[in-house]
Amino acid sequence: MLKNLFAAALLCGAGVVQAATNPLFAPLYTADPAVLVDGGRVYLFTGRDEALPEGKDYVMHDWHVFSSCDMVNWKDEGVPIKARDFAWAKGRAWASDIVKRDGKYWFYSTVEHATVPGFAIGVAVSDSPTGPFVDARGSALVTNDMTTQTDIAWDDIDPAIFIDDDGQAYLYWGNTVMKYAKLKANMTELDGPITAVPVKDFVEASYLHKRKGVYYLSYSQHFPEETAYMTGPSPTGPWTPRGVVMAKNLKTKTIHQAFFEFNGRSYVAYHNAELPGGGEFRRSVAMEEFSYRADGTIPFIRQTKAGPRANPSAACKR
Ligand code: FUB
Repeated sequence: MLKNLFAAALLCGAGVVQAATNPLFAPLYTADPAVLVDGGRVYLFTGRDEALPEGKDYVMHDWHVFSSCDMVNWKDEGVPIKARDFAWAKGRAWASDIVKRDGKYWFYSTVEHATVPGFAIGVAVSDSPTGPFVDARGSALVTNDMTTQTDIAWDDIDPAIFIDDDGQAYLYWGNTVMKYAKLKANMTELDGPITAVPVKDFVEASYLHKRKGVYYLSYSQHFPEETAYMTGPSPTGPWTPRGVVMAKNLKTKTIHQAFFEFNGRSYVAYHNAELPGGGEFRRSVAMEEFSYRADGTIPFIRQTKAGPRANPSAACKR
């Protein structure tokens, strides 16, 4: 019932707030969650799956942003940027990530390059977490010809951006081979070499977060994918494998996680394909709350229909 109300609200246009349970955001199909917490509000960026039910590949033209003050009521904030807003891109709005620095919002995203064969990573900037975002370079930050570890055209996807407490920004990304590079403080240029990270069974969706001085590098492994992670004492390791924390999906082979803290509680966002009509290329973002164990490790997290309980943020500004 609540889900139907939410669907009706979204059909009526952006900006409507409605309560929802997992998976989120019907009637849209969404994928590849990225999260920013800002001003006491959580902003959830997703790709949008527009493939028809019989589709045989991803159809993804733009990203969507939703926000919430309590993890239950979500506001549709619309489309902050489209793949073709990068003038050098052919399209294909695959996975993204979002970070705030010095009052500006930086959006890193996978797109297909129009002239350099293969996928690439772009960076866009905005004064608002809900956009509009504009290309911050006028060219790709990473192109397929800058990495040589594999021959595939899709090994430079899934950017994950992390800024450490000392201000140093790191970009992790990759498919088949995980890679990272430091970023300059301007957030638009690599600062030093691209380094490959040897990770057994790695597929994609690397994601770096930090909690109580421990760095957590999570990712998708195997195909169909399950979510695994490693921990380390620095943003570049050395990494200790910690195992699987979410099992593979039944209706799509991808899962793409993002870990975050909001209003004192811990969450993971991911996607499955559990909305009616869902499938391999018609996925849906969902979320779970979890608690770290006393030793700081992440427990195995089960997907639920209920999703997170209400967590109203008194700091929520809008
Ligand atoms: O959504 C397109 C691709 O599928 C993403 O870039 C990967 O992480 C996987 O979810």
